[in-house]
Amino acid sequence: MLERAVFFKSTMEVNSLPESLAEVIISGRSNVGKSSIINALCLKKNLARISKTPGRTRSINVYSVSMGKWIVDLPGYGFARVSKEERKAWNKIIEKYLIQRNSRKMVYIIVDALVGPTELDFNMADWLSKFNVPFKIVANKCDKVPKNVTESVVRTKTAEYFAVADDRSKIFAVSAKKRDGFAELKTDIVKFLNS
Ligand SMILES: Nc1nc2c(ncn2[C@@H]2O[C@H](COP(=O)(O)OP(=O)(O)OP(=O)(O)O)[C@@H](O)[C@H]2O)c(=O)[nH]1
Ligand SMILES: [Mg+2]
Repeated sequence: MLERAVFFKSTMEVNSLPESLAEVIISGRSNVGKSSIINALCLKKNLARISKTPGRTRSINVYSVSMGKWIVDLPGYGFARVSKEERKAWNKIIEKYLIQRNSRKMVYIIVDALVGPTELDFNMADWLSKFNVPFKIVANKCDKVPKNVTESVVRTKTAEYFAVADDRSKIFAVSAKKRDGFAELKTDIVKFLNS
């Protein structure tokens, strides 16, 4: 299903987005691989723009899997090399989006498997909880983790950090680069898009 995704819209204006049936949201710090994950999910090379320079995705990018069913790439948070005002403006867009969109089914917070979650990710998780927005966590860049640190270790540690259950349905471990570990995440996303 996800391989049918096409680019739909790029905007910084939440109100300019039409109604949808179901949306899943990819969120996380700048440079953790959000856009790469979207490409890996949809089996595309260049659907979402990827960059070595953090802060590449500066607007809300919407990909349509089928009529009204969206995967949404949000700008990364915590990017240091922009002005305070610009960072504030991004955070406002992210917040506004997450609060306003009634059809959002799930937020996936992407973290770097090697670095682990940061204070910014905990803030995000707390904020989402406060507004009753459901979220799950995806540890990306598992290819950078030493071989002896298995996927299940990455998952357990990530779950511990976020103080959530170490549950395969809540924590995912992937490598967008190697396109590894996506089966469960894909199934999860499709389930929400069809719900
Ligand atoms: N080693 C490794 N590198 C990855 C992986 N996924 C993404 N990258 C690299 O990480 C960098 C950032 O990737 P993006 O997909 O642009 O990250 P992003 O989170 O969309 O970044 P912003 O749009 O700036 O917030 C690029 O150099 C990618 O090639 C992965 O699984 N493993
Ligand atoms: Mg991006």
